[in-house]
Amino acid sequence: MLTIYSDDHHLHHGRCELIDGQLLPCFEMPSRADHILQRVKHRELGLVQEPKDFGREPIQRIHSEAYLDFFQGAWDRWLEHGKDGDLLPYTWPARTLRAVVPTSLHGQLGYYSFDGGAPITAGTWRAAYSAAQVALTAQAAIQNGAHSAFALCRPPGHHAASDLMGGYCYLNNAAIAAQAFLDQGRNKVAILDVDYHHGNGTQSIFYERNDVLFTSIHGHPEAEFPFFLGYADELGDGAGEGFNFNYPLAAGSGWDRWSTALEQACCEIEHYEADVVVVSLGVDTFKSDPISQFKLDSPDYLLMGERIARLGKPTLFVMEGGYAVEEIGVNAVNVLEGFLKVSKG
Ligand code: Q9C
Ligand code: ZN
Repeated sequence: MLTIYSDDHHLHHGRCELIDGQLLPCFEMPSRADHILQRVKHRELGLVQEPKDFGREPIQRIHSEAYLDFFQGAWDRWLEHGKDGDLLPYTWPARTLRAVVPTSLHGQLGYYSFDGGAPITAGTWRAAYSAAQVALTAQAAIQNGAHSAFALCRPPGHHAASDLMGGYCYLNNAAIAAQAFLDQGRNKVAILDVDYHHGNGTQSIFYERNDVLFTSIHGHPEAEFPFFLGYADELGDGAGEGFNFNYPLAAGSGWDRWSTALEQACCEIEHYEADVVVVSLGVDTFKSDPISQFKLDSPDYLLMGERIARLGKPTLFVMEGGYAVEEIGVNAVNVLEGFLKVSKG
């Protein structure tokens, strides 16, 4: 399987995040992608290539121009304020407030974000832009005939909505790739989001559309981030009604419960008759993930890949979360190796 990877992800390294009342070093750190790349090479998964540059246009198919302009320019505005620490929002247009676009940097930062988990640093735009190009380059490989490809994206993307950053995410790499498939002639894309957290950004982007089926298995939002989306009764709206499926699971869920949900999601994808599958590949479902509550073990990821392969569809894997850094490479690449075992056999 071809892997697309760019060293540019090192340009994004947030200092601290607020979690459980403590300022801790960001869990979403550069060594995550380094460990995955190392494992890809160690297991001889296949070629590793740099991304091509498709420009801002395919990103604008998903994200608003105003949001992209804000994100691209935010760091320089922060420097003009004479600051050089991470840029983090602290006020959001919640209920009773107005969702106007203020003129100030922090006002706009609150407008274009939904939590304080996505710091902007000097290199965040370039890293996120490159991650989107990584996804687009892997997408192009499948469009050109590959059966599968791995977009080793960092920072992750599935929490980012059309004009919102949050949850460590800025640009929705999986959504950008899904839209590129449609723009290049595919008719139906299925997204399978296996990250521990609900892919609220991806769901919101495609919620009223029937050309992208969104399925997600995640920690129940009653108890888990992002809290305000990802419930089982969210089935899509308008033309998108019946094209959104959430499988929220209780804390402590292991492979038994998780794989039952996977089976249901796969049934929906089969019924949809998707042309291509995009997997939002988070491995924060791992038993010793520091911020998550599921109990998957490393061999389970092989089984996950095998089941995905039995869908029999061209499949693009897009890296999302996973914070047990020492094991992230084994777990992520196990999904890909499980996939290859079936799709080659
Ligand atoms: N500082 C992904 O796995 N945790 N994102 C809340 C805020 C946010 C996870 C703590 C978890 C986001 C891509
Ligand atoms: Zn996650």
